[in-house]
Amino acid sequence: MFLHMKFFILCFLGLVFGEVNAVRFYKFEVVNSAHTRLCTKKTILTVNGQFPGPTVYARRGDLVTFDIINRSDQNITIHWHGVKMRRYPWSDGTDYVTQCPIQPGKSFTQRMILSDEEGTLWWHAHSAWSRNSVHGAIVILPPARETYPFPKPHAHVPIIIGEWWNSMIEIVYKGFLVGGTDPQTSNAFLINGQPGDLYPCSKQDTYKLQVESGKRYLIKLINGVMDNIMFFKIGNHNFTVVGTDGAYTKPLRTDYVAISPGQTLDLLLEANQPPSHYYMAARIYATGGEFVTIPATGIIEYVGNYTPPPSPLLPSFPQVNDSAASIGFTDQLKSPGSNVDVPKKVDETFFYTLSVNQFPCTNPSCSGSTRLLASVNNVTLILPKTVDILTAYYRGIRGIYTPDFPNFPASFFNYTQGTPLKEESRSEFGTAVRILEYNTTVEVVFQGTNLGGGVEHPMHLHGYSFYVVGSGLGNYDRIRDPPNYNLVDPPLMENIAVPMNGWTAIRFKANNPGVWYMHCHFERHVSWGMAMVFVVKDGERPNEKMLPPPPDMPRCGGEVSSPPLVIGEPDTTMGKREDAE
Ligand SMILES: *[C@@H]1O[C@H](CO)[C@@H](O)[C@H](O)[C@H]1NC(C)=O
Ligand SMILES: *[C@@H]1O[C@H](CO)[C@@H](O)[C@H](O)[C@H]1NC(C)=O
Ligand SMILES: *[C@@H]1O[C@H](CO)[C@@H](O)[C@H](O)[C@H]1NC(C)=O
Ligand SMILES: *[C@@H]1O[C@H](CO)[C@@H](O)[C@H](O)[C@H]1NC(C)=O
Ligand SMILES: *[C@@H]1O[C@H](CO)[C@@H](O)[C@H](O)[C@H]1NC(C)=O
Ligand SMILES: *[C@@H]1O[C@H](CO)[C@@H](O)[C@H](O)[C@H]1NC(C)=O
Ligand SMILES: CC(=O)N[C@H]1CO[C@H](CO)[C@@H](O)[C@@H]1O
Ligand SMILES: [Cu+2]
Repeated sequence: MFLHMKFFILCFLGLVFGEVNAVRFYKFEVVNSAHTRLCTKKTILTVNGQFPGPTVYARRGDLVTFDIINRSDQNITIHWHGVKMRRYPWSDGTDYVTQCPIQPGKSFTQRMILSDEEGTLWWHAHSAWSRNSVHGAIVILPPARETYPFPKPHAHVPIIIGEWWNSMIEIVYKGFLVGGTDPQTSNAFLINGQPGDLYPCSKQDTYKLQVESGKRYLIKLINGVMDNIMFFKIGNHNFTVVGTDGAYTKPLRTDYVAISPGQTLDLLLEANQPPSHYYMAARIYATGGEFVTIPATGIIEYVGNYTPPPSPLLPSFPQVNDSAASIGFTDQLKSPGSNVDVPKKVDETFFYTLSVNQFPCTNPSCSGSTRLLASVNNVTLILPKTVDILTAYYRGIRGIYTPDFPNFPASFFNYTQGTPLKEESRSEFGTAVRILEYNTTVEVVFQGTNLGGGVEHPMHLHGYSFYVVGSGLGNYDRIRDPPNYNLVDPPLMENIAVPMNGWTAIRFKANNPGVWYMHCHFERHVSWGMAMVFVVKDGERPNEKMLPPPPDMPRCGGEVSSPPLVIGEPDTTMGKREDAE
């Protein structure tokens, strides 16, 4: 009976989703489980009790079904980071953008619809700050009869750079929401869940990768940390970058990488050094604030008979604040071919300023006299609470969002001027979306601002990959800069770090109907409202339209009859909103 049911579901999925290579099933139970790092034991939210969570294996074009069962005491959503989810935003897993959260005791069957993605992506929670421990790798292999555009690797090795707080992340998050400043810093960075030799109480559990001389390993590097770009190196070994964000790149020989939160990199490593033990290590890149500078380490152990050194040699890293090293790496990423299908003509050009804003704060819970929020084009996103934006759009529920997200900032100012403009740095609140006609070609220029002090912003778009056609320091100049765009071999990404007090231009074709979140992947910034939403309308043909929602979409509870959100209403979860009015 049960088998029949599964067979029926397979046929049904095959019909609805069209041609798929294979259908795979995973069961994800979201549970609290106890884990100890740095001699501190605490309960963390996990999938199936694992930290990091299970690796998902699939081939390009597969349909992967997940039974998500929430056996925890927290609301949860799971997002398939970098998967375009063609025509099916219902499983994108962004709370209050594409779904209501899966509440404790509830479950939701999500479908990860792979299309052209190949390489490395990852899945993570999108609700509150649960993604700190609720995450795992997605390894997407070529279809069975196809090969790699590089020598076949002997093994795939997911390496997730993560982060550990000795305090419960829920408490760190609550403190951050009311405090109005940067969150409490983490206590350690991690490689595959372990801090490594250089941290106290950690040596015996250090992650180890055994390699055989003469073989090739494909390292699937994922930055799962909350708020920082990271440098990554391997002792004594150079390697070749062959992919990023689920797409291949021109092979790039290097001895280090910089990787943004959310980003992935595929690194081809040849075990061609004298048999020994070597470190792989991840260290923070940061230009200000407090942070842990101790690298997280793992050990590459050659198999064979030899006497390893008492301790491997730590590779030398760029300076913690070496922006040139961070930008310099990212700028070298290119698409493998030339004349890629980057839109040459654009229908819509948007200019989006990215700012950290300051509001006065008199509330005693604030750490200072001001509190921080963040914005895109001076709009701080307030998510609805009674229904998600996708459902509101699909069912025509009014009053949930406004279709007036600005194409340009309301006023032009020297975005990157040296002295932060403290007096002028308030933003306004809104649940504004930008509606796009199907097939529109879009250019977005992100402009980092120095309001409240400049910092990088790793911007992430759901539902699409985009071409990164240009970037630079200072203010974008619409006369000077476009002629220098790379329209020949720009990298295809879904996550790009906009340089500190600089700009980045991306292009994509809006041919995936749905409701798609775009946000900074620094958790503190997205929690402060540095996010917006694109609504891409259906095209004309059946295969250009959104698929219908599944029957088990999580509900917020009585959403349709609940009162609509009034834009600008005080939002208690943001702490100090009242003071801002
Ligand atoms: C790695 O590359 C650097 C330059 O980028 C070079 O100086 C070094 O010798 C190379 N190391 C190995 C082991 O090939
Ligand atoms: C990086 O930090 C060092 C030491 O604090 C400082 O001397 C240097 O000027 C900084 N470099 C940059 C590029 O900010
Ligand atoms: C903007 O500010 C930067 C940094 O302070 C300065 O170098 C530049 O000249 C200013 N641009 C304009 C147009 O005032
Ligand atoms: C942003 O909006 C706030 C509130 O309306 C306003 O005070 C501020 O001047 C605006 N800032 C910019 C740069 O447009
Ligand atoms: C969208 O673009 C595709 C490919 O260029 C084209 O085949 C299709 O007709 C277009 N659809 C619409 C509604 O414009
Ligand atoms: C969990 O989600 C429900 C539905 O949106 C909401 O009513 C409730 O307040 C949420 N709980 C927490 C702790 O955020
Ligand atoms: C159905 C189910 O798994 N419910 C669980 C939800 O989470 C709470 C708190 O962890 C558990 O007590 C329930 O058993
Ligand atoms: Cu940011």
